[in-house]
Amino acid sequence: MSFDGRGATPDLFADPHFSPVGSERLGEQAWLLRGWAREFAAELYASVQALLAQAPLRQMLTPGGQRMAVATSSCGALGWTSSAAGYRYLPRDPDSGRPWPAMPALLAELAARAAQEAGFAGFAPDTCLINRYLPGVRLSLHQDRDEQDLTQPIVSLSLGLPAVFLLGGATRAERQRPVLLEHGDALVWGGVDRLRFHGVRPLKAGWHPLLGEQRINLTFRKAR
Ligand SMILES: [Mn+2]
Repeated sequence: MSFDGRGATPDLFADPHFSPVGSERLGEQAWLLRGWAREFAAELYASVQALLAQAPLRQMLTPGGQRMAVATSSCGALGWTSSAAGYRYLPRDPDSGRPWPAMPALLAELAARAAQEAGFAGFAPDTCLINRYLPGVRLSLHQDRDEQDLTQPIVSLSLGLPAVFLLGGATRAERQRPVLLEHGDALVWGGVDRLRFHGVRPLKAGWHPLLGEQRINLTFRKAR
């Protein structure tokens, strides 16, 4: 299938190749959908590169003044930002002053379909955070609580080098389960699992045929 990202919403399920390899339940309302976006990965990555040409990756400052190891950008009506002022969703890229690039239909559609598959019908993300991990980069344990409506799930799509996602519990102290996220995998969590602590282990060095020495993670949320 080819999808140019400019026209109508793609009809994913009309594509005979669209068949997730398998799904695994990680929690009451948390699912790993293996291979969910694999057939679309090249188109997704081309979309991401076009987005990053408009709103380049940057390493934001944490509220505590540290430079984040993960490089980020966003698309959609809102973009996630971190600065001395705290974590905020903003309608404009603070680096350029321009609105964040629109969310391509392919991205929104893949996220909505993944959410639906995991039991969250009607998910309409207004933001997609683009995270880039280079070898050695990790994401420390945290909760996602910058969004207004915590009944809405989180959908993550992985591209490039594999990473070990750590799915914790309701408290920081609870043991974390390691979950391998590979190129094309989708992870969806929401409902009773929405505020589970999570993080990412330091990325192992490697070379991915499409993305090279990096992992890109797309995280879709309804921020407002
Ligand atoms: Mn998070």
